[in-house]
Amino acid sequence: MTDKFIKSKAAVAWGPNQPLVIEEVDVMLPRKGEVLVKVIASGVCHTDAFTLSGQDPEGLFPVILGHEGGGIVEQIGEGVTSVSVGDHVIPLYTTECGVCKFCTSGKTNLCSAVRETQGRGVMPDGTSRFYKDGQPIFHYMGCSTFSEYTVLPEISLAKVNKDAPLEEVCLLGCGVTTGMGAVLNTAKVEKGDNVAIFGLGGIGLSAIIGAKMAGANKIIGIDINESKFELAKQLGATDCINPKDHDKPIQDVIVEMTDGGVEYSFECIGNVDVMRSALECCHKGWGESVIVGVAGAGKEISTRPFQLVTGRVWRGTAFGGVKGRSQLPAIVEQYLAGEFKLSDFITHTMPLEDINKSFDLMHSGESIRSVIHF
Ligand code: NAD
Ligand code: AHE
Ligand code: ZN
Repeated sequence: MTDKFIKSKAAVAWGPNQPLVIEEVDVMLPRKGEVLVKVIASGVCHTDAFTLSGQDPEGLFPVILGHEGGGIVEQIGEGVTSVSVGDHVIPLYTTECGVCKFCTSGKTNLCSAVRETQGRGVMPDGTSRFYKDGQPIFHYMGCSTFSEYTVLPEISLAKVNKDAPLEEVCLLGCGVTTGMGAVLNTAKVEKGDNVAIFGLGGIGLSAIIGAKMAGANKIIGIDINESKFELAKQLGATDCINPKDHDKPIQDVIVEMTDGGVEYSFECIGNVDVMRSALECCHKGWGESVIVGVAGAGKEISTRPFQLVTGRVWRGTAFGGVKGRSQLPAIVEQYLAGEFKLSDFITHTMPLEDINKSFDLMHSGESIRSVIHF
């Protein structure tokens, strides 16, 4: 059967470090096992900027970025059974097939079903659903939410409660789930633990929410942009510190503040030097540091191995360890029940046409999250 196409407005990244261009693209209707989603809203995450900067080893161009979306199922392909037209969905860059070695391991939320083709910017059959003048445009993180319409594999969609405003719960497609999950799922912070959170953007502030929920004792927020401190304190940070105010390494400052170091630290920036500080501010014998930030091509972490020999642990997390299809719907319910707020994060909203402003606001440190409304 010949493939059919619909027109969609999309922000196309034609090359690294170039402003996105609003284009009318052709979107191929879903093939077997695939779903066409009408995107209602999409947050802009630092990872979108990271890939646009050319620093992502997996970065491909031209591409339609965006991976923090909320949308409505517009059409389903052959064999799709778990979602129907009209369902509200959150696209998942960490898919959940439920049957691969990873999904059945009980040890990780990483799923291997489509990760290889996703990293090559194509659908599982090796082709794209986006075209401009007949030339393919790459998908991004399996989501491409900076397009009015996008196509995803069925296993890349979490079906969520229709009562939840997609303009807010889109943030659960990445940032907020990642930060809260890093604390609650990956680290499993407990009541009374001291915690240090490096970087108070969308991810770090969400980690503060998680730490507060866990009943942490000291919640220390660290950022070089002090305009982030007010919201951090409102969300539960007990102390906010700027490394620039200190003439010694920030890890030494934190170790002094916490009688030997924190139980858990979280690096939410993507800076390998800060990752070292985050490890070294952990308590001897048991402190654990979780890397959340994504570092550019060629960057490597280092510390004295003695830091690990003496009991500190270094680990990382993707999407906060959350299994998207089976666990994200319940997080949406927690939000609906008022257990945490999302509106605090949305400092700016704008139409797709203004999307380049969202990157400017992120780089100038003025925004927490910009949300694009379609
Ligand atoms: P953001 O730009 O909103 O926030 C980053 C914050 O770090 C800013 O407040 C900035 O002022 C601060 N900062 C920068 N350099 C600093 C330094 N040297 N010391 C202290 N603070 C510093 O970014 P975000 O959207 O919150 O994302 C944070 C990181 O997390 C990015 O690297 C992003 O790619 C990554 N990320 C990872 C996952 C995952 O699953 N692992 C998911 C989402 C985002
Ligand atoms: N492509 C990069 C790595 C990017 C990365 O680490 N992505 C995170 C999500 S960031 C969301 O804002 C992630 O989940 N990684 C796990 C995965 O399977 O991609 C590189 O270095 O090549
Ligand atoms: Zn993200």
